[in-house]
Amino acid sequence: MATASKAAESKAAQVFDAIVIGAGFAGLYQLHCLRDRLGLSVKVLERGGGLGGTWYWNRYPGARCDSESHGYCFTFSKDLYEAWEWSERYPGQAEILRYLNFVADRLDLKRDIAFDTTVRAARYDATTNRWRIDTAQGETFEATYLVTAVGCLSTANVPAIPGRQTFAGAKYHTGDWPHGGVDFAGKRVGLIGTGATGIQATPVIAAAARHLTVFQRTANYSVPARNTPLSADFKTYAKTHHAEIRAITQATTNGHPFTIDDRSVFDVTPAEREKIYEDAWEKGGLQFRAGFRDILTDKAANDTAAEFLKRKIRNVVRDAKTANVLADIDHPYSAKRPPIDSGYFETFNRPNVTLVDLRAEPIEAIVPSGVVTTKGTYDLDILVFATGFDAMTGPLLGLGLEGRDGVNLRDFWRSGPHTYLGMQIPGFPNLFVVTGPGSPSVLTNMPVAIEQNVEWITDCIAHMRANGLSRAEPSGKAVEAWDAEVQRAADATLLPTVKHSWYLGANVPGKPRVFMPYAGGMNLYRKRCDDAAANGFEGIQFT
Ligand code: N01
Repeated sequence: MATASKAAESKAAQVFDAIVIGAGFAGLYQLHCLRDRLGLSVKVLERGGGLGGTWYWNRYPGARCDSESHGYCFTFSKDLYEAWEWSERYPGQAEILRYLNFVADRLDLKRDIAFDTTVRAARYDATTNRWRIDTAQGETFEATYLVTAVGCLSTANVPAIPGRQTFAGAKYHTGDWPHGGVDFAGKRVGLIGTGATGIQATPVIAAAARHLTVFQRTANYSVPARNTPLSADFKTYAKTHHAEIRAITQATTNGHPFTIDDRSVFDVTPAEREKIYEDAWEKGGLQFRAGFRDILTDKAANDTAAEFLKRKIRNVVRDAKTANVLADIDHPYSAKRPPIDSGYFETFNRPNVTLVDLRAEPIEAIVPSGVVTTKGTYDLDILVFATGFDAMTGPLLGLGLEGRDGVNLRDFWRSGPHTYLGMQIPGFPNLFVVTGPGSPSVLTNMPVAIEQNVEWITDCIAHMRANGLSRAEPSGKAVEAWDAEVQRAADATLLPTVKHSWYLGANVPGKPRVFMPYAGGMNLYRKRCDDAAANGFEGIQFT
């Protein structure tokens, strides 16, 4: 390790105005903005062998975006928006990768991306006012501005179950799926995890495998996605309504291309409410939340949606015992990220699928032949971990960031993240974070949050260059106020009431329990950022 770092230091650094880490949605747009709008020299460092970020790594069976395709794309350019045509209501992983490659080719981005390049350390040097970035491949870069575009869900969380390494079959995490795919034919497959990912993967694996055993620790709601090929009429609508679709995604709290009704659950009669839920169920997708304004803020309101969804599970699943385990949900609807599915609950009616209730029989160990619970052994050929991510802070802490005065980000965030608007960190000058903790990010339709963050960061750097300012770092006071605002916004919702939530870091042992994303709404957040920018990027100290 010491020899490798010596070698890196002795090698001449490649110097750029800006280094961007990550070539997903965020990194691609950040490159375009800094290079083509501000005229900076920029290099993107990407650990993957291709672009796409989340969509490069998450190739698991059934991987598909839960946002509707006409809203899950860049909207900053009308030409770009109109030049692409989605094929389905929800874009699948392969189609999103094709889309991102289309964007990169059209904007000529690939020439400035270094693939297979993993950032190992990034240190701020006060004497040169530059960031020095070392990669695992032995290269060194230097830049005035460092922008992390590493995503919120890119560090896999594989639980440390005793004996995990002894499993004799093949094992995979959904966030690091083999590019060649996995052949499930004739195999006994175990899947651990029933979050948004496990719920997408279950029906597809069940259809291909000899037998699928789903290990459920926490039961989850899910609404049918009702995915379908887009009609010619809808494609025409999307192509001719760019401005309207963009305006809706920017006006709503969650960045999706639908509006949320401004009525309370209790403004309607129980019969009317039932009809609203039933229609929303038939329509499918994340829009199920859009019928009322108070589902995520009022427990009694939430209970009405929760009861409706639990009833649906019991209606779909034929075996009463299995239905009870699936419907035994102990958190408010949508207080964890609400999954949507294509035949999830129906899958438990298949003869080749078994549900294991880990609340009744916790996992004790993984052994060469499979998974051992307190009640017995499940023999398996393949084990799939759909166990989520060290979300939001994990990808940033993995970069080895060291700021002013040798302060390490891991130490500074020991008790939880502190940021200004989720985009800047005190003690880390000229470091900009796209969709960091403290920004709405994962509570929204990501491309909308990404576009806003990237544009604000670009404007901030433009402001610095126009005014001869060399260093940007948020004031302690601004960060303290924003931390409090993030907490206040979360406390106004049911979100922090869920004990086992990755929003709180509760899925990773030892991680501080702090609510990480900003829950005040994308529209309010945008206004807050715009106001700060209009006041000379208030909250940031420039030198
Ligand atoms: O991960 P999760 P995910 N033993 O953390 C279980 C996004 N996403 O990959 O709840 C047994 O939600 C864990 O159980 P519990 C989306 O933002 C987006 O599914 O902790 N079980 C849970 O069931 C989503 O929220 C799309 O009790 C264990 C599961 O593993 C985020 O990714 C599509 C365990 C993890 O669920 C993460 O979703 C899919 C253990 N030791 C996902 N450890 C899009 O649409 C964990 N679990 C873009």
